[in-house]
Amino acid sequence: MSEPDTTRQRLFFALWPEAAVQQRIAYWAEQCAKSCGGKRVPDENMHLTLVFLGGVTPEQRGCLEAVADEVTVTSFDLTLDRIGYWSRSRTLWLSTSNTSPELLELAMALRAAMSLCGLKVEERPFRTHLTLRRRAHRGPRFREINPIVWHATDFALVASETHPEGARYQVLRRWRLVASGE
Ligand code: 2AM
Repeated sequence: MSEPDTTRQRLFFALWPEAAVQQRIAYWAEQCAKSCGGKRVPDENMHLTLVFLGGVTPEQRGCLEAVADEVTVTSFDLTLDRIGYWSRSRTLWLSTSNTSPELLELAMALRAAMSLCGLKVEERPFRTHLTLRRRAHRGPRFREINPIVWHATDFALVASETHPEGARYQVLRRWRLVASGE
């Protein structure tokens, strides 16, 4: 059996909200607890993945951070106003009916970093979502929620470790977005 590659970290770029916003998001994970089933994402893990990077070597991480240093996207408001369910992945999620150009620009810039840094590029299209519950068996009966307006002022590089009790995430570094009006 081959040894696990301990030099690689499982990383992703994400929008990582402050605790107060995480709690407002988590409210919706709880609202659908009985009817949707599955396992809720803990409050402190609530995030929006910009791009999943997979196993990354220290050299590749240095390269990814250098690309992130050059990102000049403006801060933006993200209005979470939709709740939904993907039956294939059995995921319950929150999303927005209006993905802002800044969010797309940010996700695309970080996705481009993958090929620049020698990683296999993510081919699936970017779909704005925050996972609320995994292995859910049904979606909610409603589609719209009282909007949560989240002012995104930075993005983060996050490490993911898989443990028997679930994923454990560690924010490694944050980059500020350019303040609007600067
Ligand atoms: P998900 O919430 O839609 O499952 C950390 O695991 C984050 O990266 C999660 O938000 C997860 O998205 C995403 N992720 C995990 N594994 C992935 C994979 N193999 N491909 C793409 N995204 C992945």
